[in-house]
Amino acid sequence: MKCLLVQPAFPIPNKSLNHKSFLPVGLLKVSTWLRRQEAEVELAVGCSMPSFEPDEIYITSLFTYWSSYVWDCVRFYRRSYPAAKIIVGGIYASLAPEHCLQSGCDEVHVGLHEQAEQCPPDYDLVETDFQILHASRGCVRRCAFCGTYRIEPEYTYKRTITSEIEKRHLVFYDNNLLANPHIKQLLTELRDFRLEKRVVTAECQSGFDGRLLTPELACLLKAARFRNPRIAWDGPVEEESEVRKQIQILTEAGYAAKDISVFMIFNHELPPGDLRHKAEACFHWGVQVADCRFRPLDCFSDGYKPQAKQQEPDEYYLYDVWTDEDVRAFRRLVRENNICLRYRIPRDRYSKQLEGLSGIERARMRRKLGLEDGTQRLTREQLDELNRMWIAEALERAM
Ligand code: B12
Ligand code: SF4
Repeated sequence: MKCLLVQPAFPIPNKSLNHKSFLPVGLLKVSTWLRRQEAEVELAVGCSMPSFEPDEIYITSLFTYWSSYVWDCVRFYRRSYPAAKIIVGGIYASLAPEHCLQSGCDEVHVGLHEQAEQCPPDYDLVETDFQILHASRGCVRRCAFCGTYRIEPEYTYKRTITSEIEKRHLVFYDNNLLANPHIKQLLTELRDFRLEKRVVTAECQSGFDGRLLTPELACLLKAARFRNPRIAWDGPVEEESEVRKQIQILTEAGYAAKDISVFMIFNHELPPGDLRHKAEACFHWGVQVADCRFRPLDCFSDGYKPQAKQQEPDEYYLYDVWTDEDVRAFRRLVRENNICLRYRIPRDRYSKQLEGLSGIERARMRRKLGLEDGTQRLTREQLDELNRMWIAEALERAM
């Protein structure tokens, strides 16, 4: 049996194909499952021809509003291999199976794949220096805007994960890592674990459930070498003191405020003024905001253009009390606040040229400016100098 695995050509930021946020980990598990049945397997990205004529084609899917990339692949492979069986699985397929079936595929797989779920991802198909893990599936909560309980209706968890570790950096895709009843044991074993005598580091792509965060868990997260912790503040402004407490728990455990992010859903029930208030509170505490624009789960496309100055209300999903202007103003506020925090510059010194500097370029600039210790704030002159250097370097690169 020859099986082609396909990751549609999603508009993945950062240009890096095996980005830690977009590795097709579901397909990699399906690959191991197929190989254990002696199938020959190849991985394709987007619409590209494999080296063999496939009998079966497994296409994965991600956000519902990226459905068109899945449809493009179904059409392309249907035309190229009319006799092959085409199966689509993953997140969009699970959230909207009927819509997905209209793409022309033969089968839609809903939810987790029981057998593949028991298999380790096949890292021979991708080149990465990190590994994706799930220490639990499902979630103990039911937030109104979330589709998790439809994709993974049952909350299941592992007691240990060390036997799965094969790389030195772990990226957890759990919905709610801290809800695992064995979380203390998991973190303790990670703290003590060595891979070829070396420690491993970790991060969690979803936020930690702040309501479950205790000083003990925060210290264990730090000891287990979890980087860049994220919590969520999706509720009203009245939760300000609770969120502040959660941030304090993290900083007291040793995390620098600027390395902490707060997920914030916007273009949703809370009005723009409340979101501004929440973002400013985070800036005041020195923590970054990860803004999450709401789109309903049955939204099958997203016409939002981040670079546009303005768009008509019917071009993308806008919640009742939000306008295009509100969306752009909020995103701008968050971006500018985050940049000022990352660069440690006062809010009134924000400059557009500061955007787009890579970590290495930034470090080089700071060294040139004599700011090696990284704690000083930039003066107006230093900022001007930094901007000049940045523009000169950008021009040099462009030539
Ligand atoms: C980790 C995560 C992220 C990560 C990584 C995403 C990723 N690559 O999966 C990051 C941080 C990037 C992310 C970002 C966002 N996310 Co997110 N994320 C998740 C989360 C928690 C887990 C995803 C996951 O496990 N992926 C790995 C999956 C695909 O692999 P797997 O489950 O092991 O695969 C199994 C099955 O799916 C199946 N399978 C998979 N493919 C195939 C193919 C075939 C053929 C077969 C047979 C089987 C099969 O078999 C596998 C083995 O069991 C989900 C919630 C959830 N539980 O799904 C939300 C979720 C996907 N995210 C969601 C959202 C909304 C977002 C954001 C838009 C938030 C925001 N507003 O900013 C952003 C999007 C940013 C952008 N660029 O647009 C929504 C999507 C809703 C929707 N409309 O589709 C979800 C469902 C959560 C929710 N709130 O409802 N997210
Ligand atoms: S806690 Fe997170 S994963 Fe769980 S239901 Fe709420 S938003 Fe979804």
